Amino acid sequence: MRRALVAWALVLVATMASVPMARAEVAGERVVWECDDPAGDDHGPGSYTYPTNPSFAPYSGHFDLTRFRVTVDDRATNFDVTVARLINTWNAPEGFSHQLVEVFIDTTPGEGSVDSFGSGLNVRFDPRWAPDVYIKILAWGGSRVNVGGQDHPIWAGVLPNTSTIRASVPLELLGEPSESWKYYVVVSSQDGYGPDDHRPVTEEGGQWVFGGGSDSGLCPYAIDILAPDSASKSQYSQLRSWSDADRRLAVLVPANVHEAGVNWAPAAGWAAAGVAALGIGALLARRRALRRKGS
Ligand SMILES: [Ca+2]
Ligand SMILES: [Ca+2]
Repeated sequence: MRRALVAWALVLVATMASVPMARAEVAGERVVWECDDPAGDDHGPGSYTYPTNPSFAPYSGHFDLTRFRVTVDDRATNFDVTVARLINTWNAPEGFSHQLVEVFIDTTPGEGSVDSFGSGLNVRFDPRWAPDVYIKILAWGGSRVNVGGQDHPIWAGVLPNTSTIRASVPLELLGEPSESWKYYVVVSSQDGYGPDDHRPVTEEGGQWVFGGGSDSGLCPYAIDILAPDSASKSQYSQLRSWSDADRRLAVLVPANVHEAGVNWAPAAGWAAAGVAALGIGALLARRRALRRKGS
C-alpha cells in the first residue's frame, strides 16, 4: 500500500512539474517561453497619451502588448506579440501598420551592448543582461534581425484571425533558442519620419506625437514593455527612470528575470513540484501517525 502511495506521489510530482511543458505544446511548434502583459498599460511610464489624429482612434489598445510568446519549429524561431487592438489603418502588406515591435535578447552572458543598438528607443539595458541580438519588427518590409553586428531581413506578418504579430528568424541565423535567453520586449508606434522609425513623445503631445513625456528627447519612446505589474521592476518604474536633469536614459531589465536573476518559468515549475511534495509529505506523515495510533 505504501509503495503504491509513493508511486502515485511521484506521478503527481512529475505531472505538476511538467505543467508548463504540457501547456507549451502546440501543433508543429514548441513553445520556448511565453508571458502575459497587463492590459491597459499602453502609457509608457504611466503618463503618456496617444497622438490626437483620428488615425489613432479610439486612442487605446494599438500599442497595448498583452502577450509575448517564443516558439520554435524545424525552420525558425517565431516571436509572437499580441496587442489589444490590431487595425491595419494604412494597409501595410504585413497586416499591421501602427506598431513597431522590438525584441532585444541576451543570448550569451558577457556579450552584447547596454545601448539600444542605436534604435532611437531612448533606453539603456541592465549590464547584467546586455542583449546581443536585436529584432526589429515593422511594416513595409523593414523587419530585420541584428546578430553578430550584421543585419538580416526577416519575415513578419499577422497570424490568421488574431491580433498577433509574428516575426520568424531562421534557425541558421540564431540557432535553437535556449531556455536561458533573456528578453526585452518593447512596443512603440511606427513613424517613418521619427528617429529610427519611432514616433516621438513630447510634453504636450499633438496630432502625430505622444504627450506626457518631455521635450528633451531623453524620455523613452516605448509605449508598452513586457514587465510584471507587481514587482519592484514594474513597467512604470523602469520607464520612469530617465532624468532630464541628469541627462540620463531609462534603464530596462529583461522580462524573464526577477531581481535575483532567476527565470520565472522554471521557478514556477519547481514551486508547483514543491507544493506537491509538501502535500505528499503531509499525507505520508498522516498515514504513519494513523498506523502508530492503530498499533
Ligand atoms: Ca500591456
Ligand atoms: Ca506592459
